[in-house]
Amino acid sequence: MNQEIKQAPGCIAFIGIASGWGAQVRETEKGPEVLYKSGVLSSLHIPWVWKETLFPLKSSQDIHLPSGVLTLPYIEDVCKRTALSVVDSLQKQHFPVVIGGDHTVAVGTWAGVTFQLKTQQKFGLIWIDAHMDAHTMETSPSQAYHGMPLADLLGYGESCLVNVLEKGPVLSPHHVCLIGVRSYEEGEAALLKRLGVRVYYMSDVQKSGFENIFQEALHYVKQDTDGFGVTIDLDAFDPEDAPGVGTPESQGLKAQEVLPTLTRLQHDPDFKALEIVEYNPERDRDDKTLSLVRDLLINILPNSEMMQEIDI
Ligand SMILES: [Mn+2]
Repeated sequence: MNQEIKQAPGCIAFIGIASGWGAQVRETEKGPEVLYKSGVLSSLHIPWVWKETLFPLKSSQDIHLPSGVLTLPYIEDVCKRTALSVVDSLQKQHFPVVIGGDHTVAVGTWAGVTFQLKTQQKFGLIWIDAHMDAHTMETSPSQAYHGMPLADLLGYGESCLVNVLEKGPVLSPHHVCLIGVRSYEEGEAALLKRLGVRVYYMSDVQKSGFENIFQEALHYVKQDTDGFGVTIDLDAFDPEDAPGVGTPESQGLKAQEVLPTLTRLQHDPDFKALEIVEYNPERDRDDKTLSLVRDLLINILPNSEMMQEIDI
């Protein structure tokens, strides 16, 4: 496939975000480059380009910083550049796929998407995660920013993370839902409850099955919105399927059940961007997590029929 076809409208633009500054364990900063260099993306039968890998001004190899406010300038900077890169991809009519790094990058990804599509607070988001990521500095025990991006996107948090490209909030609580939650603290749960954010806990998935829950979630985020996106924190999966993550939690989603269901995203014209975060290659075993990322991409992104359309 030549470069011209690769760059055609509709092609996938991967953007790697090599930052782990939002987490206590920072090895997720290695995720994007390991994925890119592994060659697993060559098994995608669609036009794609690795647009760029964004590195923070300093990596955790350069300086040691405790979690919290000292890491904020690095996070602010990398989120802003992520947002601008996503904007640029959408301007070229590419489909952005953001690869983390820790989950703080969501602040930049979805600010960029809603800015370019002019869909602030009219955009749906499915947030697949073991955690709620809805802390503020006041409620977070760890002070790690990757426990806060959903709150930031809803307008609660540091001003520089709430208002990345335009005055926030980026998302409305009525167009967001979480799936797979099983580890959270009281403060963040109270915020989401107060705002009326829909949460599908892991117990709901076990009771109704992922397929039914996802179907319902999809319907919810498409209602009264102008497009929707999906953010996948790999820790939503059971550590058996995804050992290589920043913050593993037992009793998670089963890849076998999730993957076939996600194919319904493939040709949905309202689906505007994808984010996959928290891949920690240092903790992976037998490349299980790397393979899961590949399988997620194969199942979610348009299949080879789409490539043939573009080739013609
Ligand atoms: Mn997360």
